Amino acid sequence: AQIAPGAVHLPDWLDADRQRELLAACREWARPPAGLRTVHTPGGGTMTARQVCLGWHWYPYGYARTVVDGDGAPVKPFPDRLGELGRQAVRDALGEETPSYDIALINFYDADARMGMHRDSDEQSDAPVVSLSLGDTCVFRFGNTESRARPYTDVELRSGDLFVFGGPSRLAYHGVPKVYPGTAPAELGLTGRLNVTLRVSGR
Ligand code: MD5
Ligand code: FE
Repeated sequence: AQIAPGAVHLPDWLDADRQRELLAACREWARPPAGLRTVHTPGGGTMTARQVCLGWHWYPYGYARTVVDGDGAPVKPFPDRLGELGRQAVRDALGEETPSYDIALINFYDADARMGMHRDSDEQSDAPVVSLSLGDTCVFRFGNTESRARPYTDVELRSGDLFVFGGPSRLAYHGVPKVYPGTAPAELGLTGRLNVTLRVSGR
């Protein structure tokens, strides 16, 4: 379903096998070095979702090739199969071809984790962002390009859902105000929620 111009939600895009496969890969990527880390913002805040990066390392607010705000290790490579998954996602959601994806940011949410309203503007490319959800259901808040405030649309994202943010929605404010604990598919074997975003660095 289209939520706004360029913002398309395709529920259940990943079948159970592909969800299991992606989760297993995320667990490998989360291991050190350059594994899962807690992100601190320059203003003294701590992000409650923990993160691991592939291809390029995101830190508030830029990209680097090493974990500049963590163990200093080189970031893990961006796998070709994630790039193909991303391009297929954009074909299915928007009917567009995109340049090659070269960044994955993977966020791990426990029951208490949230993500405040923000814009993703550290990429030097206007290619769509691809978002894949695994595990617990969350409330995803899709806002406007002007401010963190209303109007916004709340959408529930479930395990296996695809969301693509392109065109005029690429720079919209968005966040995750709530995760519903214990709502992950039992057969997946995940406590909490995991979100994989695929991006184009433009570098
Ligand atoms: C999440 N992650 O559920 C979300 C899904 C992040 C982040 O917000 O920055 O890691 S990705 C949502 C997104 C990305 C780019 C543009 C827009 C939404 N948008 O225009 O609404 O962990
Ligand atoms: Fe974001």
